[in-house]
Amino acid sequence: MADSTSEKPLRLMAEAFKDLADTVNSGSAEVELAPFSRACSLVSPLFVCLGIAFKFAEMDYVAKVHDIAEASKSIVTLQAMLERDVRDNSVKKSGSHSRNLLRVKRGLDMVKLLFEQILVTEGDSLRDPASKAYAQVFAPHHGWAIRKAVAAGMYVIPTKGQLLRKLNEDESSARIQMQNFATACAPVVLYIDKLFLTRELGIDW
Ligand code: 1PZ
Repeated sequence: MADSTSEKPLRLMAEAFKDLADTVNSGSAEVELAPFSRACSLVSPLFVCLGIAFKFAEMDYVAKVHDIAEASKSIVTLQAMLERDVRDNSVKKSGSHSRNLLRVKRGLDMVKLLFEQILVTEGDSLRDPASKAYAQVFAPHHGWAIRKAVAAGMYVIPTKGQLLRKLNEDESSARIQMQNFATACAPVVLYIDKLFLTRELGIDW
């Protein structure tokens, strides 16, 4: 039996990111890997709701979040994780914690943009909101084959009504949680960008 909170994935996401945003906005504490990876894992139910077309995205995202969760056993903060990869000269290496963090950050940014687009788009189709978010966040970093597969997947994503039903939300409750998530996610994404940019590692790779 699912408990009452696990039936509300959007609220859980929004609350977890609000906590991270509070840490970032306090300016006095560093973001720790454990709560960060826990918050990121709460995004996964969205993929299930989006259906089989996004199985590949889900597997990639879940594996990368899992890698960061594993790292939390020996490293406390995001900052320390990056510094370790800098020291080992492995920031951009395939499968490195830092590289995975940059990919997960894009996933969060994608969800944020998707929600923002849903909030300003009329009608029941998610194709435009999802396409716009993907075009902005991931398309510049994905090769032709993945871009084509995603474009094809856009034709089989559920409608907004179907998505909200699976997420156990109605239109007005979903709007609140999507807005809350987008608001909380913004400073977290900026914080991660800054971790890379202040070390001159770039974020466009
Ligand atoms: C209605 C919403 C539609 C959502 C569309 C989401 C499209 C994302 C499709 C991504 C396919 C990912 C395939 C794997 C790509 C990997 O090559 C790269 C690079 O990984 P590396 O070489 O460093 O191991 N991985 C990524 O770019 C991360 C992909 C994460 C996808 C998260 C998407 C989150 C969107 C959720 C939307 C609800």
